[in-house]
Amino acid sequence: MNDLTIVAPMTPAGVSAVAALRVSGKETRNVAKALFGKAPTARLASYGTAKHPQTGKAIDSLLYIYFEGPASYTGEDTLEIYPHGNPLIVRELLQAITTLANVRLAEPGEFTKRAFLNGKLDLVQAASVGDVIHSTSQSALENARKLLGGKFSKQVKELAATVLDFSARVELDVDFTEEEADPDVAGWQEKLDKMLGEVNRLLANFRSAESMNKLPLAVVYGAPNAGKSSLINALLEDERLLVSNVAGTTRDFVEVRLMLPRGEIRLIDTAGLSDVPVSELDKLSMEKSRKVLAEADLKIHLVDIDERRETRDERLHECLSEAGASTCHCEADASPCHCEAEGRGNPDDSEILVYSKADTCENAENIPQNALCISSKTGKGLAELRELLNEKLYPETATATEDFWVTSEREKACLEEAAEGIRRAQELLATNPAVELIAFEMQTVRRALQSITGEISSEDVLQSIFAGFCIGK
Ligand SMILES: Nc1nc2c(ncn2[C@@H]2O[C@H](COP(=O)(O)OP(=O)(O)OP(=O)(O)O)[C@@H](O)[C@H]2O)c(=O)[nH]1
Ligand SMILES: [Mg+2]
Repeated sequence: MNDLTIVAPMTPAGVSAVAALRVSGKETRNVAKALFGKAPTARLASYGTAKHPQTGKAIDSLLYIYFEGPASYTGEDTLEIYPHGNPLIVRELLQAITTLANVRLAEPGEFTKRAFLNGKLDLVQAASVGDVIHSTSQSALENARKLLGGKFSKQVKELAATVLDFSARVELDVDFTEEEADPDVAGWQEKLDKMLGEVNRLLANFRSAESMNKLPLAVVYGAPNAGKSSLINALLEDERLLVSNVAGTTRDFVEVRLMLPRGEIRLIDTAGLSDVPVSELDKLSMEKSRKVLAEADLKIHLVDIDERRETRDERLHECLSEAGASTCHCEADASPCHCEAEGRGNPDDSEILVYSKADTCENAENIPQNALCISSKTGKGLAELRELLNEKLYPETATATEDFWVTSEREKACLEEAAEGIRRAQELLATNPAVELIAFEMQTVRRALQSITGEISSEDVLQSIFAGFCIGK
């Protein structure tokens, strides 16, 4: 099966300027000859017309590049073809190529799996190719790049070499012991402590890929007609959501994705919240809004700037009831009021106050210092709002730039197995320093570390890693 040459599109199905296909395996050179009528030149972008090998029908005029193994992504002979980005052309090319003998469609992740099997990447790097593609935030992408660059693999390999060295020394010390002095038990303990410290440090750097790529959720809420749907449309630069001057236009909450400089977020538009629901439907809509608000990482409270005084009074009331005071000593018109100045008016850091329709109001009085004024009509304040969302939902992490996260559950399990083995060796050393037993434990530790980078691997493990990849990767 692995002897067969594989082909797959590298780009997703859909219309684009250019698409890309990849062929890899022993037949690659013949595939190029069959399509273009001549032998390809390695590492040279060539322009040619791809013709169906059986019918001779011209499929597309395009660029292609041939890489001679092992100097290729997979380590095998590889051909990359860049047709026009029409799915019909891509399909015709795939169909034409798979009519050739010993060529079949690739399975998900099969190109990267071959790269691993041919020693072009270790298992941590191969798995991180998927993370590089699927990262949804800048920090997850940075991390995946570090893993692909081999930072983690290097540390694991060094650790495995230390374990090997330790095992050799233990055995050597014992050989000497039979004739001469006591084994260096204290020295061994110290070395094991150090190894365990290293493994624990890597384990402490674990964050599941799922949690790293979980999109933060921001929910826009406020009174009916505050301009919530208009704000989301303005942020998306697209008239996606229904907008009207009828209060209660949005009934059900609507989720969209918004790309910010440090990553993507989920943004939800809710039905307007009012004190008293005017119908059963209104009540249901508000219940849904409140439910989704409870799940928000950040609540965006949108208030029509013309309604600000009234709303501010409401907020004062809220801040008082939360602070447990019975009377507010602030003048309702004082700006900012004492409650706000003390931070009681905005008790929750997971909420921001935004005034909408700033274009309708020249005089921005009574605006609390921590509030933003925006206009979906003119775009005023939207860049600041974007920046604030970016800061709040993707805060700059304080970790050193050299640090990385281990994100695979499999790698974490291997590290835990290694830590367990070291602990057992430590116990043996304290109670029964029989060299064979210690050596056995150290072998377990080494195997666990080698499984991380794939020096030891099974078909099942490879299957589970690469099955999660997309076709063509
Ligand atoms: N002048 C001006 N009008 C706006 C602005 N944003 C929204 N509007 C108007 O305000 C009205 C209500 O806008 P929506 O976006 O539907 O408000 P909403 O908060 O989603 O309303 P509900 O879904 O009913 O709760 C519409 O007539 C909008 O055109 C703005 O920035 N400036
Ligand atoms: Mg709406």
